[in-house]
Amino acid sequence: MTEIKHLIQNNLNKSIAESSNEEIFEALLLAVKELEERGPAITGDKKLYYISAEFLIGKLLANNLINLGIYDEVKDLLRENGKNIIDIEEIEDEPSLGNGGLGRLAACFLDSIATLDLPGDGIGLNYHFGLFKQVFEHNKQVEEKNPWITTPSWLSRQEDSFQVSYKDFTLKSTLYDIDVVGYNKGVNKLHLFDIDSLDEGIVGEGISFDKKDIQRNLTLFLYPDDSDKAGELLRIYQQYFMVSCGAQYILKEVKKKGYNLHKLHEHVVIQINDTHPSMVIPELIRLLRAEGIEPEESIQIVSKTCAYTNHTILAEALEKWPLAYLEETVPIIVPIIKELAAKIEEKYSNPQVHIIDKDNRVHMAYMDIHYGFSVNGVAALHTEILKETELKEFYNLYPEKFNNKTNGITFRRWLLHANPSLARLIESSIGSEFKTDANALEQLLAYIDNEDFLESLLAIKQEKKIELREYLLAKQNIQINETGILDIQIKRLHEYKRQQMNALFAIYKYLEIKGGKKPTTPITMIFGAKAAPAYTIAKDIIHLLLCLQELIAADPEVAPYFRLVMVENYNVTLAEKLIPAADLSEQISLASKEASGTGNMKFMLNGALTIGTEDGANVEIHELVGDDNIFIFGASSEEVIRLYETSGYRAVDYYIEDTDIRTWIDFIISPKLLEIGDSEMLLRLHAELINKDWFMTLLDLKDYIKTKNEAYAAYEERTKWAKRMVVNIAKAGYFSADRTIAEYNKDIWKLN
Ligand code: 26Y
Repeated sequence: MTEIKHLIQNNLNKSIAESSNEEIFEALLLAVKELEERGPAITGDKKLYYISAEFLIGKLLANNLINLGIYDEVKDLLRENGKNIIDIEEIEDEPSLGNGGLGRLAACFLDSIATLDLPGDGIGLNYHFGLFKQVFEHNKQVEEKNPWITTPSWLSRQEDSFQVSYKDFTLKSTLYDIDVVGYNKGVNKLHLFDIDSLDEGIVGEGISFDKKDIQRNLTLFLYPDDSDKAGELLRIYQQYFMVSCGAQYILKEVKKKGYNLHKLHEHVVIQINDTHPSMVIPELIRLLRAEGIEPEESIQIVSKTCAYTNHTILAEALEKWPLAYLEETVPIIVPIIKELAAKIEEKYSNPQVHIIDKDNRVHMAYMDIHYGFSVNGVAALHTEILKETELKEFYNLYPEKFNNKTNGITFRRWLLHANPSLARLIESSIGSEFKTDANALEQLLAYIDNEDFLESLLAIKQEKKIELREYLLAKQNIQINETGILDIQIKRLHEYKRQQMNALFAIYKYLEIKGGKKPTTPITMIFGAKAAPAYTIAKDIIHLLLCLQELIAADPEVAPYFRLVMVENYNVTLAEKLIPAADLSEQISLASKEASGTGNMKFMLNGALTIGTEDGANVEIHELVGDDNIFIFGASSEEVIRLYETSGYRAVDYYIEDTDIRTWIDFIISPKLLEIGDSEMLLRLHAELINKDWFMTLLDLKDYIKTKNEAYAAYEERTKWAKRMVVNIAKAGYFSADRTIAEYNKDIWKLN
């Protein structure tokens, strides 16, 4: 009997054939955990700690089996006993410890760090209800709690416990670890801090709870509604808890290994994932001083230890905490923050680089840049914009700190697991090298004129569409058509990502079909997105999409040719089903605003073609695949930046001057939609698009419609389209997170 079979059987008190899927899942989970405990811990003289408010790890069973190299063995074993591994995978609840790209990136990075055999742990929080669960009621988003912790669980409780001091009370931490196993390699850890005093019972209707009861609420939710002061203070309490526990944990490990604290930076590197963990800088300084290190030296040590990744140029997403809020919550680090700020003010007179501004707000990113040794953007264009525009003054001070690390994704999850049929086709064509060296995918270019290969590729796409249709019908009672083009936009709901522009396309297409112009190939548009609970316009956009879904489905003149559906509670699990089935990948952010995007890479890898602006990593995708294999449209980032600088964009001008645009926008408040929807929401969105439209939807709308029609037409030439798919898959190797992590290690972390 093989090891895994033995372990599974040990955890079951009957045969596999007689056990329920739930029992098998639990037995497998325990078996995998045991194998991981036995696996070699990754060690080294220097260790990375990746601190992040989000780790959107997705379901772990299949991923861990793949990385342990026993997925097929387990699948066969289950099949022999009349069980389907896919059904067992379904049992697992997805941990909703993230929101979108930033959290999913952290998860892909942990996978690649372990796979490259680098010693590196994640540090975060164990939110019991994660990000909210999205349900639709009356075509609106409603938020519910999203429990995911079950018994047994991937979490293993540890002994480590730390005290975290706030102004009026102290909290005692507990720690849960999740094993991170690399592809056929060793094991790192994800450390998730928590409190025993948490009280899940305080959550009332939806996701409401007493935001002031910190000792009971601290780790209930990721991004609790921060539309009021209590919500913002809670975010500070969470952030400080995360970094204080993290810093104490790091120092404990360093001391245990007998390293000299004066040489901390030779043994530790801390990657600060966006500004949410920025307070680790003053906290680590405080802790080093408590260890007897001189004030100035403690600052020097920390500055050589911490590195910062920026994920956005949107001002509203760059955290600036009022000093008064910090004094009210975490006064213990306020003197250090003031000291760090004063040193900068002494050195540089330019107020644009000061950490504390004239309104007494602490710019967390500025603290990271001054007191970290590396600042990186997440795609080439993004890093250039940081250097030339957003963080120009800082780049002038510290050009040597700035560097680019174009994001990547783990191919274990997004190819081997999400699309095993495609992985098999690739392997039967070019061998298995691509599994450990993603650049080997380029060898697929040799198959571009191979008819059998192209046919197989199209057949796999078709198979994935059928699987998706069955899944959505079973899980969400959603009907989609597996024939025709599948056009998908899945990402956080944000105006800059311009789901509203895609909605206007749907309105245009609906009216065109009503006018008698029927598409030759059926069109299915799929959306998936959560809106932040307090983001009114984002919720209005979801409402519009759901109303359009209802309108179109109910119209017999249109429904046979065109469908729009919005999946509920979009998450990693759904992404794994949607992406392999997609033909067209929507990456339509306003140029300059999407730092990178990573969904774009997942779609490309699975043979979808991108329709997109020259933004984020789309620029690099475009360069790699060439003009013929991508659909690019819209204003350039330079044009957009200039329009902001000169206040040169006025949505209302487009509305007045262009009758088409006026027709589509006014359709939002047409009798048909008002009959289905909530007039307050639709009227508000209508007014917003005409009077504000901060992210310039109307600027690019017509070019978008034209380009998308071209893409739809191109889809009809199946062989030509299949060749474009080949180029996209073949060129996706660059976007392996293994490449990204190798670059982080070479330029920033310098482990091994
Ligand atoms: C301020 C706070 C509430 C906040 C919460 C979540 C701020 C930001 C975020 C999440 C940001 C995020 O997901 N950013 C995305 O990071 C990806 C990984 O680098 C990028 O690919 C993507 O372009 C960027 O939007």
